[in-house]
Amino acid sequence: MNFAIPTQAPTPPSPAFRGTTLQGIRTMRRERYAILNKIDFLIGSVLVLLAGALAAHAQTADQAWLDHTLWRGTKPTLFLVRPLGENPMVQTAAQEFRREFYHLYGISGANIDEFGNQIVIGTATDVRKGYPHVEVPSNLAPDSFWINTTHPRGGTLIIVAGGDECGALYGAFALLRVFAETGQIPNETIRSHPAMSIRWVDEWDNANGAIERGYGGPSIFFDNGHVSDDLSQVSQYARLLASVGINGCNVNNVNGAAPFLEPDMIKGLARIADAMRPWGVRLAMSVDIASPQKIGGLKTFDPLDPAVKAWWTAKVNEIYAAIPDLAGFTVKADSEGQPGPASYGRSPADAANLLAAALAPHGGVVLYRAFVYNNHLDYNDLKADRARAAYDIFHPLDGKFAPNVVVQIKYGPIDFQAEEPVSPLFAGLRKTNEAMEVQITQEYTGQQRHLVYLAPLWKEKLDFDLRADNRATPVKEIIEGKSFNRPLGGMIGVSCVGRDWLGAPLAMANLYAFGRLAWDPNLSAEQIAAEWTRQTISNNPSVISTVDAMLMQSWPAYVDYTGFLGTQTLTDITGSHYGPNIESSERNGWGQWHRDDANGIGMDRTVATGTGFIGQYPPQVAKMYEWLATCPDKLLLFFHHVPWTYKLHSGKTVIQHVYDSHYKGAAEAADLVNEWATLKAKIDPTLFADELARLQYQAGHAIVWRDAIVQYFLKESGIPDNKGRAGHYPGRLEAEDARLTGYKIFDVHPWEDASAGKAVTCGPVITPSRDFFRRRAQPPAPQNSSTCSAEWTYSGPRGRHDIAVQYFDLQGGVAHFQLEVNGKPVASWAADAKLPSFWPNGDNSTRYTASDIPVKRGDLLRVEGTSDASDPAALDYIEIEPASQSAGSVSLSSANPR
Ligand code: GCV
Repeated sequence: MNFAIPTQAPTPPSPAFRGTTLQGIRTMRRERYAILNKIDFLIGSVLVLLAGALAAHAQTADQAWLDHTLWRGTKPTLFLVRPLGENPMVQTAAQEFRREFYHLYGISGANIDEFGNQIVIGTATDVRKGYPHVEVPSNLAPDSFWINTTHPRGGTLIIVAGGDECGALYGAFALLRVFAETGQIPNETIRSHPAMSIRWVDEWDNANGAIERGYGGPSIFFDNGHVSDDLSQVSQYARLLASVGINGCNVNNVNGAAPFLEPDMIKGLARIADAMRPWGVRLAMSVDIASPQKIGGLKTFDPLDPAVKAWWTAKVNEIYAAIPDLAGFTVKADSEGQPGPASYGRSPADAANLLAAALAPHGGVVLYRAFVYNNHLDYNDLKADRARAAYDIFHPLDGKFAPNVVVQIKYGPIDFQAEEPVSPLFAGLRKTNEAMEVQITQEYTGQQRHLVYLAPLWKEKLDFDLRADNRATPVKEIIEGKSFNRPLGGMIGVSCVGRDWLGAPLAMANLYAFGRLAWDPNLSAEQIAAEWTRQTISNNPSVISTVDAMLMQSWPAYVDYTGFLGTQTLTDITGSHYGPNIESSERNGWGQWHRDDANGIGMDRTVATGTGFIGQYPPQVAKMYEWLATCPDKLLLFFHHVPWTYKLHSGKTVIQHVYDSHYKGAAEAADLVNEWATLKAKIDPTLFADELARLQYQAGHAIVWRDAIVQYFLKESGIPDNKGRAGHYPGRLEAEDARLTGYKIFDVHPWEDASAGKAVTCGPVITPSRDFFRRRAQPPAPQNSSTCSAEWTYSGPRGRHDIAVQYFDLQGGVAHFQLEVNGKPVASWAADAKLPSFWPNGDNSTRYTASDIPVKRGDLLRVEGTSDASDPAALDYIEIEPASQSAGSVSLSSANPR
C-alpha cells in the first residue's frame, strides 16, 4: 500500500469539515471504505486518481483532527508502506497511512515494490530483524516510538519503530501529525515516550443510552439497556483516542454501575473491547462496590467478608474470560449517594484492595476515586468544609493501598470548578499511586455551548508546584510517579462523548489537548491549540493565530463573566450546573459555599481562624495561602472571608472587581464573535456559520451571567459601581414596563436571572413555592397555544440600531417570537434551542439580536410571543444599541445552540 506526502507549499483550505448527521456520516464512511477496499485489489496499477469524484464525500469526514484534508491538492510523494508482522496494531498503523493517502488525494496503488520511498512500521524487534543496518535504540520502552528518516539510494526510508505494537501505532500517528501539520517529511529523528502510564478517558454512560453530564447526544456504547448493536462509532472513537496516545476508556457511569456486571452485559462489553483493541485502547469499567449484594445475591458487601472476596474473584475471572485485556475498574464509593465501605466501618483502602486482589492476577488496576465527601454538611458550622474531605479521608491511608491501586483525584478540592486551587491531596500521598482527573465535558464550564478551551486550566494545575518536602514537586511530576517514585500514575479525562462527539466542533480541541497533555504535560496550551487548529481547521497562518488566540482567551473570559476571585462557578449547583444561580450554593449541605452577606464574602479556610483546609498543603504553599498579603487575588475568596471593600493586590476593592471583571468577561465573549467573524471566506463555510451562531449565543449568555452576578452583589453589598454600569441599562426596555396584551408579569427565580428580577409570560403566572422548587425538573402542564405582545415607544436617538430581544427558551415546547417596528415585522424566530430547564431562568435566558435596524423617536417597537405546550414565550426585555460596526454583527442573528 502507498502513502502520499505533499512536497509543496499548502494550498488554501478545502471546504471540508465535519459531518452533521451521524446517519449521513455512517453512509459516507461505508461508501468510502467499500471503494477503498476495491482499490486495494488493483494489483499492478500505478495510481488511481479519484479526488474529483470523491471530494463531496471527503467533506463529511467526522474524525475531527484526523480529517487531514487541508493539504489536499499538493503534489504527492509516493511511499510504499510496509507493516512488519501481523500484529493488529501494526496493521492498524499501516492502514492509517493508506487511509490518509486516500483521504488526501483519493489515490491508491499497490504492489509497487520498486518504489524508492518507503515507510516501515513495526516493533523495534521486528525492525531490527528486517533492517539490521538501522540502529534502532536498544531501550525503547513499551508505548514509546522512534521515527527516523534516511535517504538510501536517493529515495526516502522512514522507519517507525515502537517499543511494542502500541508504540508503533503511536509512532504512525505522530508521523501523520507531522505531515498533517507541516506537509513535510520529518528530517530529524523523533523519539517519544509517554510521561504517564495511565492515560484514560472516562465516560459517564448509562445503559439506557443517556450520558450523565454529556452534551453531545446519546451514547455511542449503549442503548435501551444493552450494548449497542452497531459499534462502528466506538472504533472511530478509539481511533481518535489512539491518535493522541490515550490507552484506556472506561465506558460506564461511576454512578449506578451494578448492572454492568451482569453476564449479558459482560458479553456486550467484550464486543466494545474488541472494537477498541486494534487501536490499543483498553476497556475499563466502573463498578459498584455493593454489587455482591445488589446483583450477587449476598447479604453483605463488606469488603472484608470472605464471601464478598470470593464473589469478586469469581466475577473478575468471568470478566477476564471475556475481555482478557481489561484495563481495570473505576470506583466511586461513599460519595453522592453511592454505597461504600463506610457502611461497614471499612476504609477506601479496604474496598480498593478487595478489588485489586481480584484484578492483580490479570494485570488489572483499580482507579479508586478520592471524590468522597459528605453532602449533608451543616452550613451553620463555620468549621465544616467540603474541600477538606479528600485529604482527611485518604491521607491517613497512605501506604495502605495495594500496588495496583491508583487514587484518582479531581484537580481541585471541590468539583471541576472553572477556578479552584489544586487539590492538596496530590502532595498528601507519597506511598500511593495517583492520577489526576480532569473534565473534558464542560459540566461547569459552559456545557459545550460556550467555547472554553480547558488546556490552560489543566496546565495551571499540572505545573503547580506543591513544594512537598520543600522541594520542587509540580503536580505533573507527582502523577507521572516521578516525585515520590511511584510505578503507576496518570491522567483521566471525563469525556462523555456522544453520537455527535462533544456536540461542538471547537470543544474537540479539549479532547485533543487532554491526550496530548497526558502524553507530555510539558507541552504548552498554546502549542497544543496551534497543533489542533492546523490539523482541523486550516493551515493558513492568519487563521491559526486567530483561532489560537480565541482558544487561549476563552477560559479567562469564562471565569471573568461567571465566578470571581475563587468563589467557584456561581451556577445552579443543585440542578443544571449551567446558568447563574448564586443562592443555590449557600445554605445547603453540598458545601460549595461562598458565604456572602451585606458585609463581605469568602470562605475562611485559614489555619488561624478558619476551617484549617490551608494546613493540608505543604508548608511553603500553606504559608502563601494563609496570609492575605501573599494569597493570589484569583483565589482570595476560596481561602479568606473579606469585606466588600477589601483592597486586592490590583488596588481595586473586591466589589469593584466583581463589576469590572464581569463587564470585561462579557466584552471578551463579544470579542470572540468579532474574531471569528474575521475568518469568513478563510475557512469552511459550514464550520464558520455553525461556530458563529454558537459564539453569538455565548456572547448573549455572557450578558445574562454578567447581569445576574452584578445585580445580585450590588443589592447584597449596597455599594455602587464606580463606573456607573451596575443596575443601569440605558438602552434597555423592560418587558414588565411595556404595554402588554396577553402577557402577564411574574417574578423570575432566581431573581437575579432576569433584568430587575421580573419578566412576562404568555402562560400561567409562575408562583414560586416549596412545590415549585421540588417540581422544577418537571415541565409545567402544557397549555393551548396563545399569542401575546409587549409594546414600547422608542424615545432614543434616530439611526441604525441593533435590537436585542432577551427571552427564555424553555424545554417543553417551541415558542415563536416576532419583532416588529411600527407594525412591520423585522425578525421572527423559533425558541427551539436545547437549553436546560422547563422554567424561565438563567439556564435558558437567550438573546436574539436583529442587527442594523433603522429606528427613530416615537417608533413603536413590539414583540409578539406565541406560546407552545409548556413554553410560555416568556420575555425579559429588549435592548436598543447603536448598530455595531464590528464584523461580528452579521445580518439577523439567531443564536440558538442545537
Ligand atoms: C458522575 C459531579 C457531577 C456528577 C458526577 C460527580 C462525580 O458532582 O455533577 O454528575 O457524577 O461529579 O464526579 O462523581
